[in-house]
Amino acid sequence: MKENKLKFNSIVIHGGQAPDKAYGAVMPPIYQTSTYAQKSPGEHLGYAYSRSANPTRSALEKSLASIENGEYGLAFASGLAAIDAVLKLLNPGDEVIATNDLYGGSYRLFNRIFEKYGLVFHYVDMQNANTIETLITLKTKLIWLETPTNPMMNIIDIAAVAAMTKKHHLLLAVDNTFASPYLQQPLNLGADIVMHSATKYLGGHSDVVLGALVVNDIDLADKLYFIQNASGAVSGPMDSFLVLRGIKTLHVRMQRHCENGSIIAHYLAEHPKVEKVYWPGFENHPNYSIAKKQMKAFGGMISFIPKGSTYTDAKRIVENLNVFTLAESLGGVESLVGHPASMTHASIPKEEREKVGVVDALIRLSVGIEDVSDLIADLEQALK
Ligand code: P1T
Repeated sequence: MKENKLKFNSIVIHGGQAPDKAYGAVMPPIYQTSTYAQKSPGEHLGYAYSRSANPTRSALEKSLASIENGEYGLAFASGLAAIDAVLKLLNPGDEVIATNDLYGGSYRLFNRIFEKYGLVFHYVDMQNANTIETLITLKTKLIWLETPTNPMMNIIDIAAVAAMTKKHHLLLAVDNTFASPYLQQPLNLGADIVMHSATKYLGGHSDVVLGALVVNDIDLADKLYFIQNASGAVSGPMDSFLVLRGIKTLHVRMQRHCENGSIIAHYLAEHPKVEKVYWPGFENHPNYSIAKKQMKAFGGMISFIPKGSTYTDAKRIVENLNVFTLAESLGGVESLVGHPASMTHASIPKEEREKVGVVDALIRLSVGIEDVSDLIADLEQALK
């Protein structure tokens, strides 16, 4: 199959995939094995031990690389395990500049685990790429960004940041979880590493926790592969299979997430009981022009603040939604609602999170692919 000739909607289905060699199975079998018979010491069929490599994981890793238009994919036990592997590229004393609005678990990993081992983190609003430059020192090694950011939906200009990291010889890693490669492909915009919580849109069905990295540079891939094998936080065969299956419908799911997201964002913006809506598809969103330039559409993630702007107002709404399930996570076929301050971002100190807008009244929606009229009706009754 000449994959490089295929369009994205075909790559999600065929990218890096070939019928299984043993019996021609169209989907890669779940190779639920820890080890592989060897004819003589070191003489095997390409697989020796499943931490180092497993055929189902390899199939997923090839798919991950192809959907991000990269060369090398690596699958991990979770999104955080993938981020953990990237940080292990660094040495004590090295500095990282990260988005000031990012997933609470990433912040916790940076501050509570890696700071202990001597890494230094700076958090900055990256909506203006120039603000990053003021923090660069000789010790800066990595720029970590999310776009759209979780949960404020700020958009960061990946190409502008990449131009700056190239100038200073820094690594640029982009957490592409919220957008998915359907909406943007950071490697094409100059990033060195793209990371996913594949638990979200790539898996797409809220039935698996998995993380991914994709890179183009072989030396970087080798270093990450060494860390993946040496630290051992690999994805299991069943989980790898589930994400591979999810990826095959990514394009059709994303199309509907975006359609429903747009309808709901506009509905909320017009609603008298809603104070403020955060969604990058509004023309008055501060980063609308960048979103339009770097994303194919604007996604199904929306945050909003109800009128009254208190925790009680937010609590009443999230408790009264029925079709939207109150739960952590996002990106599955079903609509979810979250309360970032007490759930996904609870590990960030209140003063820090409020500085970027994660106030107690903020509600986050992951708009699913249900019939949009049912979602609107659910929001309508809860807002009442
Ligand atoms: O949960 P895990 O697969 O380990 O991925 C962590 C992660 C990394 N990056 C982003 C942008 C994320 O949103 C997440 C996980 N986020 C949630 C669970 C959430 O509800 O926001």
